[in-house]
Amino acid sequence: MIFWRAARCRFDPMTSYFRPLVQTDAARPADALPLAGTSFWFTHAERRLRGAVPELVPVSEIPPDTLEKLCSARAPLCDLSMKTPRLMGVLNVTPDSFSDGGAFDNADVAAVRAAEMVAEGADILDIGGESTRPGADYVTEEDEIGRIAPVLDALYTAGVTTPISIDTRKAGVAEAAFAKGAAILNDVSALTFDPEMAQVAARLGGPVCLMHAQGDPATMQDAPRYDDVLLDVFDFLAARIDDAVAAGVARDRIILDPGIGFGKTQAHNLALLKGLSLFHGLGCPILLGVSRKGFIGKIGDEPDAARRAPGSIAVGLEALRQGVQILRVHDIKAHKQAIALWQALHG
Ligand code: HH2
Repeated sequence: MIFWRAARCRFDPMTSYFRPLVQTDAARPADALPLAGTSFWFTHAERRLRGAVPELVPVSEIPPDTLEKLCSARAPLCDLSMKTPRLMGVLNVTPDSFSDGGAFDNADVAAVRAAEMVAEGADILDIGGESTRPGADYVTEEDEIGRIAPVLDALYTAGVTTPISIDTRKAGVAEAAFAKGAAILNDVSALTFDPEMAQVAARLGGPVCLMHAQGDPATMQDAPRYDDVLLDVFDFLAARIDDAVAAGVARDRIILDPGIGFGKTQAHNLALLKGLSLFHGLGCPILLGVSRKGFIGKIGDEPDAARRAPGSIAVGLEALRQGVQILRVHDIKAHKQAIALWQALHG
């Protein structure tokens, strides 16, 4: 049994953090700067310092290295341009996922759902063989491979060419999935769970999603605590980028995710969602997974996870407005329609 390793994270109390105030209007001032190489722009940022009142500052007060990360275009991932919103379709091959547990834990049924998501407009398929919901049971590497391998075989047989992401914390599962055609690694432990994972991620060579989580799924919702959740998650992800790059993962293959619901209260989730644009200062594409999660059910008063598409879309569109590049969602068709309308208004 491998244990979740504590990730190194050092906070400098004197560090300034810059959250760009993202605008999408076609009318823009001459001094506006592009956000991540897109048509979204900003002229000001909120400067935050731990323990101090946030200040509004013009771009001229943002240090050049941060400005470069905020403005530079992101490299395409698996030939997908990061200048347009991308949908990652969730396929949980598990008996116990919070959102759709048991619905797709048969390879043939999963393959049918995958084909359906592709037809509905999914840009990426994210296949997982272990639930990471709060309190979920540990799944051995062998069992996890046993769940995902037949699905990958079925997708190969069906001729699916959409890039496949493997949602796993285990190096052996990542290797097995890549051997069967997966192209992206989505690790909710940001390479901290399995000591082999960073080396394996570097060797496999595909894009790697580093997600923030506080604690192990078994205990992560037991009173999570932060000094300042937005800044703590930022520092965590900055440190995880450094470690991944040191292990040989190319920086332009890294995707970042603040990990909504992973060791977070509703207040933590909302603070992260309101401040999402801060993460552009790390210079990587941002992925967000809010689809059907508990806080949407609580705020939206919908106990049934499968009926939370409206709330999931509302949060997803706000994330896109802040320049998030990839949404990880269950309800592809509904999101696709909402995004088409949103793009018609913001494009
Ligand atoms: N959320 C879940 C699983 N994997 N990966 C990333 N990058 N970001 C997320 O927010 C994220 C994730 C949990 O959602 P789900 O897969 O629907 O449920 P379960 O973990 O119960 O299978």
